[in-house]
Amino acid sequence: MKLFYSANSPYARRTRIAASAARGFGVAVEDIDVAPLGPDNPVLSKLGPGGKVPGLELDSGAYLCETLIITRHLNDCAGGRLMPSGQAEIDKVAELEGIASLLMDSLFVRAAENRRDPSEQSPGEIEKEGQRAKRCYDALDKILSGQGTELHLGNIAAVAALGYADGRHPGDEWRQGRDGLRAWFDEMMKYPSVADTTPNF
Ligand SMILES: N[C@@H](CCC(=O)N[C@@H](CS)C(=O)NCC(=O)O)C(=O)O
Repeated sequence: MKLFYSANSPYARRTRIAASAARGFGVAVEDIDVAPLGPDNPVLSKLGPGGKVPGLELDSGAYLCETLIITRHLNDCAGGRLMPSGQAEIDKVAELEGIASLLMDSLFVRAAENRRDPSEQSPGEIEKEGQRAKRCYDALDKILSGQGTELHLGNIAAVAALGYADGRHPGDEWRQGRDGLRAWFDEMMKYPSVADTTPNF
């Protein structure tokens, strides 16, 4: 399989960390950097209509887009070992993964809004997404404080979303008043696949 990514994409980061974990279970997946992104990207434009990273080309020739679909596929290839065992545990990790996905989407939308010319920005949208991010940080703090740092899809999604917040929204100061989440994040950063994929904005 081939995983197409760009180094600063927080979505691609999730799939790269998951791919690295899957390789540990014998899954063959090659990472391919296709930056710079854009409608005329010579690799992505041939693979599918979306033109976004991440993308995963399967040995069958099928081309998967969307982070959640790609990470689920990598988990299948790894025999389910990117998720815990036991339905109750799986459900908890899926709940975490959903919240972290929402957070990443929210941060992404707000970053795009911030990049617009001030005359085109929507202060209401920026405020709404800022509040959503705050609720998600609080939820992650509650869920992850004192928890383990296994490399499962929920933890991977959460560390990538928080890392993206560091890069694009340092003013959120998500660590402030959330010591448990900070300690959890610092532990996660000890994985080479997490540290080595930190975006460099
Ligand atoms: N919903 C997609 C979002 C992926 C996405 O927005 N990727 C961005 C990079 S972070 C991208 O490829 N942008 C290129 C473009 O918009 O042309 C997913 O979950 O994978």
